[in-house]
Amino acid sequence: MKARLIIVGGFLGAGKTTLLWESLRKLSAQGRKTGLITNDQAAELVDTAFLEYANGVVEEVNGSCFCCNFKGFSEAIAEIAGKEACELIIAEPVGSCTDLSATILQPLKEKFNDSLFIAPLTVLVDPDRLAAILEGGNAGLHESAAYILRKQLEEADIILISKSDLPDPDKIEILKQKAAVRWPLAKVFAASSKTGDGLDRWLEEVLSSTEAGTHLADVDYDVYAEGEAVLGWYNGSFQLKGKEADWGALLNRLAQLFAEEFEKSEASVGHLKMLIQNGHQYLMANMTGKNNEITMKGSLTKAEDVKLTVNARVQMSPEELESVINGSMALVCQDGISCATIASRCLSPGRPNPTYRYSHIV
Ligand SMILES: Nc1nc2c(ncn2[C@@H]2O[C@H](COP(=O)(O)OP(=O)(O)OP(=O)(O)O)[C@@H](O)[C@H]2O)c(=O)[nH]1
Ligand SMILES: [Mg+2]
Repeated sequence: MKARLIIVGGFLGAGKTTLLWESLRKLSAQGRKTGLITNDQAAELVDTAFLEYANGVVEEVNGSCFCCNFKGFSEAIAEIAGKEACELIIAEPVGSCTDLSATILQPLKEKFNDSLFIAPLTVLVDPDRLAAILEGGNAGLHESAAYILRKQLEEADIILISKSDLPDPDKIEILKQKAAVRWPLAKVFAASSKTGDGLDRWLEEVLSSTEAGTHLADVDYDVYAEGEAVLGWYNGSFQLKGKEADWGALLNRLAQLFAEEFEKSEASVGHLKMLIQNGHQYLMANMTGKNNEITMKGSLTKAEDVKLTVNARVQMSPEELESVINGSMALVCQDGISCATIASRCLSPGRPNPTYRYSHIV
């Protein structure tokens, strides 16, 4: 059986993982066996742990992005398509990655033509960030990070405006029209993973088309590298214990403490996510750049012992970020709550060094 690979890129916080979750839910309900691939610079990824609750097959490629670890990505595809016999694979690259058409789509088309249908490259974009970019702004990002966002849009086969439930419908229509004019090589759709609007239309397209990697973006790797390096990257996990602990309140307080610290340092937030797990139950908190607004989902009944995973991508040095996280953890882990670090990694991504970089369309 020839499996279909659907790659969903887009900047940090655009809504990729939520889209993967909803797509998996829809496709599983139709009886279509679907596997997911997540990706990060380091282990202890909230997205992977969260997506495992969707009861699908999830593979994680960590330590490097798909483009710099094409072998790891290929092995994950083989595992899902071969061993797990999935007919569909949806992969989420790191949100600060671009040049995927040259480094992923073209080599895939050349090397996996016999075993995979490659769907068009979808780039998800938050409507507010898209509006800012269309007006010539930087969407609250460092200039070089905004460059990455623009290059993602430039190389997309499909631009999918996410979170279409947030602005009013007229605004979404205008954004669609403006995006189609600005990036004429892409098909433009809009969808909401929250309400489900537009998801079927997008799925119909990626489940039928193989017009993948139809064009390349001209990416300056010096600017790209700077855009990635301005972000501090933190992945860590902790074992928390507390007899009468209210984990929802703890998560909320932790998120508030982080938000205060980031605001004090005027550090733009790419994404902050935290997941508290106890067996089959979870609580997740998300904060994206927009006003550092915090959203929570999931539920957790009384549990004495939980695992907390924290992922943050914030415009500050890794050392500062680690100190904010450790300081805030110390503040919430008082009054009968004990905390042991399981793992932690803080870094600033190195210069992208892709395994392949094609200068022609396959
Ligand atoms: N209102 C609304 N919020 C959404 C929608 N999709 C995602 N979100 C929220 O946007 C935030 C980021 O969502 P994610 O799915 O984690 O985004 P991502 O692109 O995977 O982020 P990274 O993995 O950090 O690059 C979360 O708070 C989501 O709940 C949507 O359709 N509507
Ligand atoms: Mg994600």
